[in-house]
Amino acid sequence: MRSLPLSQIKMTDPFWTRWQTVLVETTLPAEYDQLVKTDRLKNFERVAKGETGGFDGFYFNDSDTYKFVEACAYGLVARPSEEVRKQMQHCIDLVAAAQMPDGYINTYFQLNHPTMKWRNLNALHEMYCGGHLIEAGVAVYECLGDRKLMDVGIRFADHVMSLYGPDKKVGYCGHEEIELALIKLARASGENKYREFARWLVEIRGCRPSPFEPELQDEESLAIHPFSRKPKPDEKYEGDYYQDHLPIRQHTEVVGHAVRAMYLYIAAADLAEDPELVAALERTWDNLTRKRMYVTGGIGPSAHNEGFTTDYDLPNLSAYAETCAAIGLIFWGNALLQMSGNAEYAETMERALYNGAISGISLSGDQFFYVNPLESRGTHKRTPWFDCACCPPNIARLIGNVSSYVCAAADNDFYIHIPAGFDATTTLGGVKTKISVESNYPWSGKITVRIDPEKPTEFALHFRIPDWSEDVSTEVPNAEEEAGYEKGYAVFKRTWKPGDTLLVDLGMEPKWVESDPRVRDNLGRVALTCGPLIYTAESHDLGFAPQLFCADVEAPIVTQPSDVGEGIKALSVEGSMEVELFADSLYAEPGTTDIREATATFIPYYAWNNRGPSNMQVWVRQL
Ligand code: FUB
Ligand code: ZN
Repeated sequence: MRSLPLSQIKMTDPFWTRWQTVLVETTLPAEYDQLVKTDRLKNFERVAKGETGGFDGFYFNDSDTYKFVEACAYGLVARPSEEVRKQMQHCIDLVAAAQMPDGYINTYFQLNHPTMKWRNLNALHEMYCGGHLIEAGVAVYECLGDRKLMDVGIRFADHVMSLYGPDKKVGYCGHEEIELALIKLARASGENKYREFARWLVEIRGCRPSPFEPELQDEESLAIHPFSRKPKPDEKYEGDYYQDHLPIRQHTEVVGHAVRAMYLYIAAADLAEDPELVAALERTWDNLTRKRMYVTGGIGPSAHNEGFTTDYDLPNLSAYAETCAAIGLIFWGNALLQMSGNAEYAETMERALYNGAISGISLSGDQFFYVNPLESRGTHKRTPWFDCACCPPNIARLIGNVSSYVCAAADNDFYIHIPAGFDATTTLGGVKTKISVESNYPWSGKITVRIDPEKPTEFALHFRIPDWSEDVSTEVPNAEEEAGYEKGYAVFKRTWKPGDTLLVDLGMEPKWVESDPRVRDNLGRVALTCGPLIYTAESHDLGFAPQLFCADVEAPIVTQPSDVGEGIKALSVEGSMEVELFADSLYAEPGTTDIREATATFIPYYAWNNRGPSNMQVWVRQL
């Protein structure tokens, strides 16, 4: 199965149409301003003019421009905007003008270190930036039909392949990305050599000797990276930070930097054609989602390596859970879903999409989180940009491209992974067919699917039944066939006629969940959920810090509107709270604390911190 090209699908529900409108009207123009203000575009301009020196900022800043362009391409399909189109075009023209005749492009090296190219692959992101360039080029070509930027990407890819490969030097990037980009390039250009080169990059990684080992002794190139240091003489090279610890087929658990790991596994899932690689990906996925993932779909708890630690280590207050890592998890889930047809992957994709990824952007669309903790004591806040600004354009491209994750099609099958509202047109059973999902997801589990083929056609409609759903009912009016059930989907294989419908009620009700007790930070605590959404308690609604609250999980949960944003549903629950009465002593005998009845209103996690900093807690104590 494949996602539908964006030209064949349009989001229609209030949730995603609002996000896509905000994307084009606010997020993209705001990000463009930041690219200008922070000299990211100036770097391309200066290279094009033949200037040297003076690059300021992170050595991978070019990638922000590329991701911005990619997001524009998606956004413009959803919502035409002359302003955004011009901004995107300006970026494309600058990038094309900055490329060297041999295909090389990276303004950090071109301006500041023209003699140091390809000397420090482990740290300096040349292929990573090139990967984002390629992805942007493919997106502009596929969405808007303009191949100028893709041709820049092709020249870069050919340049890399003139240096590295099975019969050339062994080398790969410390930050995976180019692998998945090359796979997209192969598809868009029809040139399979890019896919085969991606396969080589994925498979060679982790073999010994690692190309990174000699690089780590190259003092001249280490000196131009802000964090690199030469290993001590007795220090054994491990490589797990950049998934260079083992060949991918031997992976059993997620290690190192979370975004890097996700990007590697996305490419690997696209390439997995044999049982050994599939098994490696399945067990690594299981390790991640069963032992190392937050309830929000956030991943990578540690700031130290921006990544993974050990099983069940999921601290809430100090959770790193980078926005980009949750986005990477969505991409990986989608790749495994398309490989296997197994709804388990859609389940996690949905969790990350509606919670730990979308939390990375403010409801207004112009303030961002890099780090997505599950608890705050009032100091965490959103900002318009970051020095290391990977997350803002990443969330922009996710929102622009969200229709790639809600459904997929094959010749005789249509899959609804996430029942968000959309209108799609594709060919099923050889007949052009329109599929419309009418829904107010994630606020309601009542869904109508309208099927409109040009003439009767036989195909299987697969509708995912989420793990959280209860008392599911499905009905195809006037039909006699029973639905089948396969890999987590209700399957309706029949001859569909123009005007047919499928009615689904997922039985969406608020409910509490608890954690495996091995997640020590959540012992005695519960989290409130409703459908795909994880809820959180914020002091703005409670009037007191949620850390003082204890929930009564037996009490009724009342749904009500929230003032945090239009259409957002809040959930009100009963419990108790400690009253902060200790006047002049820090400690006293048990029973001194006054405990009162209290009501707490929870809002969706993704919407927290939109009314200024607050105390916030997802995992609240249980009475
Ligand atoms: O290194 C490039 C990006 O910056 C990574 O993906 C993020 O984790 C941040 O380190
Ligand atoms: Zn990021």
